[in-house]
Amino acid sequence: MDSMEINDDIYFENNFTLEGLIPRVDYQRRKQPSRCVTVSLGLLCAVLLAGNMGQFIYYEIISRPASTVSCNTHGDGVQSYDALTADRKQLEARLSNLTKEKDQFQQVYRALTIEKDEFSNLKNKSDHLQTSYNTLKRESDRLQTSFHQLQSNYSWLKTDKDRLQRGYNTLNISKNHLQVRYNSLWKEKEQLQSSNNALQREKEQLQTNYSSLATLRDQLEKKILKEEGICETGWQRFDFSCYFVSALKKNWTLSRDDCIAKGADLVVIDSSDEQVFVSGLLGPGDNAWIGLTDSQNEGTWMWVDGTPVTTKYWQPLQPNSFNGNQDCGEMVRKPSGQVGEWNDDGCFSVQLWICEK
Ligand SMILES: [Ca+2]
Ligand SMILES: [Ca+2]
Ligand SMILES: [Ca+2]
Repeated sequence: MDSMEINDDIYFENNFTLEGLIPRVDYQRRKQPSRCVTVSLGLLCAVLLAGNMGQFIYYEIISRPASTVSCNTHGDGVQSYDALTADRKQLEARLSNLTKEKDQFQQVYRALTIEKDEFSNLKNKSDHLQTSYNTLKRESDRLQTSFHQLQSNYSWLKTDKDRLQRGYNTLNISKNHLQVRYNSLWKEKEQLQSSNNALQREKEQLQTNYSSLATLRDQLEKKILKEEGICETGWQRFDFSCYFVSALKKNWTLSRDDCIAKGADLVVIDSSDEQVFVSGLLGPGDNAWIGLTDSQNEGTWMWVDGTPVTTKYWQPLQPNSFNGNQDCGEMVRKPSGQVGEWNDDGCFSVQLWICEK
């Protein structure tokens, strides 16, 4: 049994009656001496009261008729009166004693009633305390469990913290090594950058030299070819140039792109002999794009190689920029087969073209 529990094994099974003054006590157990004494006193009082009441009944019912018979038998009225008087006084004295005893029993009864009430109050308080104790015990157990859990978590966290600390220290050492390595690599990178810049400048210089040499080579090759009078298949030679007449028809821009792809450009005519030659590349009445345009500045005609137009072979009343939308030049051979002339046409027109290189 827990130290906080109270022994409440003795139950009073109610009630005390004024007539009998006999409490009905149920002794289920006798573990509490004070309760046993109280119940014993109550029983003793009840026994004494019953004895006194029996004595009173004996004297009042049994003894009185005998005295009366005796009086009538002997005929001595004075003696009977005295005897009756004495009996009466004796009975009054006994009645007085019985009354006193009854009062004493009532006092005992009230004391027992008060004690019973106190016991009930104590029992209620005990039950309440027991309930509180059980609640506190459960709370204590819960807190104890929580404490163990927290203690376990703390241990786990501490272990993890130590592990992380070791990892941090290792990483910090690695970081320092990497920082040193980074600084070294940074210096090396700056040196390489400096070397790269120098090499880049040297490369650009070599590129420039190469371009100059390539240009010079191309010029020499072109000069050699011209001097040798050799043109590729499909090209026709005139003076120091080779000429190509397309079989397809395209607009001015695409026509020029084709010439450039062939290592040439639209033809640039800068002499009357060349004008005659180029015109002769076309059939009577044919026309073809040449390297003339005023798309950069309306009215200012330029050759595709950037040179201004000095020798002009425009048709009469041309260039007229018809409808304000003619910015590209074409060679138009006369239907009679005579030397052709130039006309400005819409660059979007689709027709033959002549390349020169
Ligand atoms: Ca030319
Ligand atoms: Ca124009
Ligand atoms: Ca025109």
